[in-house]
Amino acid sequence: MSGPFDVVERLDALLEPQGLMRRGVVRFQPGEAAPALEGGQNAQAVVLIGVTGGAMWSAFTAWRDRQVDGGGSDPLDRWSEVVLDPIAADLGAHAFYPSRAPYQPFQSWAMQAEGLRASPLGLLIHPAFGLWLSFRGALAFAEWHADDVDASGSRSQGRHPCDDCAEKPCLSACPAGAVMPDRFDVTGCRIHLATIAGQSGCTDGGCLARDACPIGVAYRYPQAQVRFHMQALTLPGH
Ligand code: B12
Ligand code: SF4
Ligand code: SF4
Repeated sequence: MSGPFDVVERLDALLEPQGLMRRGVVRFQPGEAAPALEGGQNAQAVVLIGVTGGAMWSAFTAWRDRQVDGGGSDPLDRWSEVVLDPIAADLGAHAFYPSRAPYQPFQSWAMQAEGLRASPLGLLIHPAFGLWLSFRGALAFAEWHADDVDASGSRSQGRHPCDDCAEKPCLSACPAGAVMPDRFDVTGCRIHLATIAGQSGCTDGGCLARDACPIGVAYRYPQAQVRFHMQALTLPGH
């Protein structure tokens, strides 16, 4: 029978070849809103599975190139399930996915798990990875005994990076004025992305506001990965 540390070590070993990384753990107290598992039981904990930099991109594109249909209409979502469903089964967990409705509160979970906070772009910002952190899934466990495991290895204990950013270049970089100190205007962003200037600008090259942030630039996604995500934003239903 495997102990809690075995679960964490095994998870890391299974994620590493896929370029994915274990992020924080949310431990639910009795009475707290926790995701329901099969059989009606609530999860005791979820372990977030994340992406930074380009490590995941090569694993994903190698898989996509082998698919006769190119991975379908949402290849990254499908790849995430192909990778994480067997890992969940191996560990006796249930996998949740960020883009599968009903949406699970991934950002709220990350705020709790890693102490992250929102940037003016609405994206959570990490002190080391900056805005280059996203989630491919979360593994929910009916029982969790590994509270003393440093789940992320990088829990943010310090100040919010945006509080120490005097210049705040993200606020002036957006050609659509969509990034404001207290609000991100999703509609304004998407209207700009649909224009010719937006297509050849942000859609092709990446979000100028995200690129203006000085935190975590070493973890910027490779250009093909950036373009993939930006193009997905302009598709109907995304
Ligand atoms: C719907 C959705 C979108 C929509 C609408 C987004 C919006 N701004 O309203 C569209 C398609 C436009 C979109 C775009 C993008 N998204 Co999006 N999106 C989602 C999705 C699938 C659901 C969001 C949701 O409704 N959740 C339900 C609520 C209940 O969950 P929640 O976590 O509790 O939500 C809280 C937080 O969002 C928080 N919050 C949000 N903004 C702010 C701002 C402040 C100041 C504060 C304090 C809190 C706060 O308040 C909510 C209530 O508690 C999530 C995945 C997910 N399941 O969360 C990704 C997600 C939020 N998106 C993500 C990303 C990366 C993007 C893009 C950058 C994609 C890209 N091009 O690479 C763009 C950028 C848009 C932007 N700047 O906001 C990441 C964010 C990672 C991060 N570092 O935070 C997520 C988590 C997906 C992932 N796979 O990791 N997205
Ligand atoms: S540019 Fe400054 S204010 Fe904007 S997201 Fe980055 S750290 Fe935060
Ligand atoms: S993608 Fe372009 S329009 Fe949208 S927020 Fe970023 S800089 Fe602004």
